[in-house]
Amino acid sequence: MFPKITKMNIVPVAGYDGFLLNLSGGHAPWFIRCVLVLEDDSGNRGVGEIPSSDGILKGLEQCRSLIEGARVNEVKKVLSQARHVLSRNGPEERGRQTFDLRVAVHVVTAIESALYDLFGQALGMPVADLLGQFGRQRDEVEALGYLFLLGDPDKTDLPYPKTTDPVDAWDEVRYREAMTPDAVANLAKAAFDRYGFKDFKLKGGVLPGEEEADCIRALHEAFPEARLTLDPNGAWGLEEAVRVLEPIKGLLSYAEDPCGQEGGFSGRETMAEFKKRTGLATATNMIATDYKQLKLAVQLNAVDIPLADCHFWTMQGAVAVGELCNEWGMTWGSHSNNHFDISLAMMTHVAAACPGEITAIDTHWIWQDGQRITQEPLTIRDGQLTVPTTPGLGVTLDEDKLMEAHQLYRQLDVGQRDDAMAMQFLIPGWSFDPKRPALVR
Ligand code: GKR
Ligand code: MG
Repeated sequence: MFPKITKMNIVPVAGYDGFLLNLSGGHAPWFIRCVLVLEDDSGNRGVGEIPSSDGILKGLEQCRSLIEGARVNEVKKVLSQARHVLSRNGPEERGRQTFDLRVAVHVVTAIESALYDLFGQALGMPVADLLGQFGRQRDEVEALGYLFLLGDPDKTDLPYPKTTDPVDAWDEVRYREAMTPDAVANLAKAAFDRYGFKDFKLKGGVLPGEEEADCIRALHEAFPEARLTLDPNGAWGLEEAVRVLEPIKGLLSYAEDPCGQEGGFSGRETMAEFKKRTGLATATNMIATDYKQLKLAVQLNAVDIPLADCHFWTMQGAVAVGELCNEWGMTWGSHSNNHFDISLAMMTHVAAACPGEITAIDTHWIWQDGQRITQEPLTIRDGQLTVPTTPGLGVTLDEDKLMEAHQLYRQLDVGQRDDAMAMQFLIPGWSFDPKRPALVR
């Protein structure tokens, strides 16, 4: 008999963050996440990490009675019951923010991760070996260096972290203003020195498009061999996207959400047109975020690289997208939001189980590195994460750190990500506009 789950603990947590700019505004000095901890009667613990919101915490609570008392091998039964319970809350939309505002799919992923962690421990198998049709496909997963333009924290009275004792160049630059092509290239150099990235992504949707194209030129000059991409989260109109990216298309390996919904056209239609006109490959975490959208995106030939983040596709769902990509001649990749080290492990296992050639996964980890809730977070070396070979997710919770992060969450009393708050210090009265870069007002 497999062990029984005796206890479910929902732990909202917070960590510190820099003034990272994007279409939604500027990151607050903190980010929030939700950790799910399941305990079984053999003494094992399974964990999952997802974004946090009041709706997500409520959704997890709705599933408690399905989970406590279940056996750790009943993963599929529990997950399909959870889907059923959550579907009664009604339909949900991703929304037009840079980040996904749904609830059910995140809740299901937290439960899935914690259950697979326990099931893997009971079987003596790593999660990557259990996922998808084929299990583990690789032992190393490539990650990209995810760069952001950075606001000046000294223009705010908010408690942004400061580096008091830098160990390297990355520590020196990651909490300071970075608004020019040179500053972006410096961020890349510092990140490369610590992590060895071969790919870089710049978050756009902040400055006028041409100025962001100049940042790509500076990155190319600093790293002529690197694969580069720019992601304005669909802020540009189709004409603008073509105008901005056509001159630098030889420097980009793909364009991420260069345009989106506009006039009477869906984001899938404008992206298809963009691809036709520029010949550039496209990636998205905005217009192919579930199976129906993916089907339409494929029919229209709008997307080459669906960024199937397990936090909004589920872990098995993200691997299923990887399997389809492999069959259909597309390339799988993963999106990310700010996250702790449990998510880093979840994304690594998922990427490990996707067959064929995949693209380097997104991770915000470099902005969080140094904060942790497990005893030994995975590390990025030579741009790569080593896939754990120990049973389950291969991470061990650090109770004290988890409680510290929970205390911070309680102290902050923040129920939802809010990127508009910090922007008030740069542009009083600033509000989100999905079709205008954050500093174009
Ligand atoms: O962290 O500011 C951010 C990003 O803009 C994030 O919200 C996006 O979801 O990383 C993301 C993306 O690739 O669109
Ligand atoms: Mg994106």
